[in-house]
Amino acid sequence: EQVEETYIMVKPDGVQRGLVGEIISRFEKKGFRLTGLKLFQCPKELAEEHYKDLKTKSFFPKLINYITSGPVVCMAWEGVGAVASARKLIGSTNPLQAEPGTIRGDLAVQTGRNVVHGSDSPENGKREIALWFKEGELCQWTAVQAPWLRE
Ligand code: YYY
Ligand code: MG
Repeated sequence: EQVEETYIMVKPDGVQRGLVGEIISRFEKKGFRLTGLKLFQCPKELAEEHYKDLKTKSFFPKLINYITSGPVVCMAWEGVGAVASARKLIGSTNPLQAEPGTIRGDLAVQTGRNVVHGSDSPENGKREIALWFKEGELCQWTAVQAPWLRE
């Protein structure tokens, strides 16, 4: 049981469709701790750096256009097992294959419009939070519910 940081982002379709509150709410209710939050218009260079592992994929240009097509909501969340747990809450990359009850399973239909991003490893969680947030934008705090979440 390792405390991990994960970078979660509501993509432009999630913002445009009015799903920001719904998506934040799922992570909040689970019991993770929010350490960073902002609405942000992502420059092309940042999108390319964020998705650099996918640079050779045929869908890469479309993906960069999509992510930069409107504001995103950037979030840093922290918690025990937060990376894998957030990926489960998000669901499969293809929303038609995502289980009901997951964010993509409930709220999206297409891979190219899958409303939310979540880091795929603790290392990438740290890398992506450092990429999307400046140091002064993050906030450490003690949640009053902490002793009611973990024994
Ligand atoms: O981590 P996750 O977002 O579930 O999937 P990735 O394999 O990291 O791909 C990132 C992003 O790229 C995905 O959320 C949508 C887009 N994408 C696509 O448009 N077409 C594909 N065949 C695969 C991924
Ligand atoms: Mg990924």
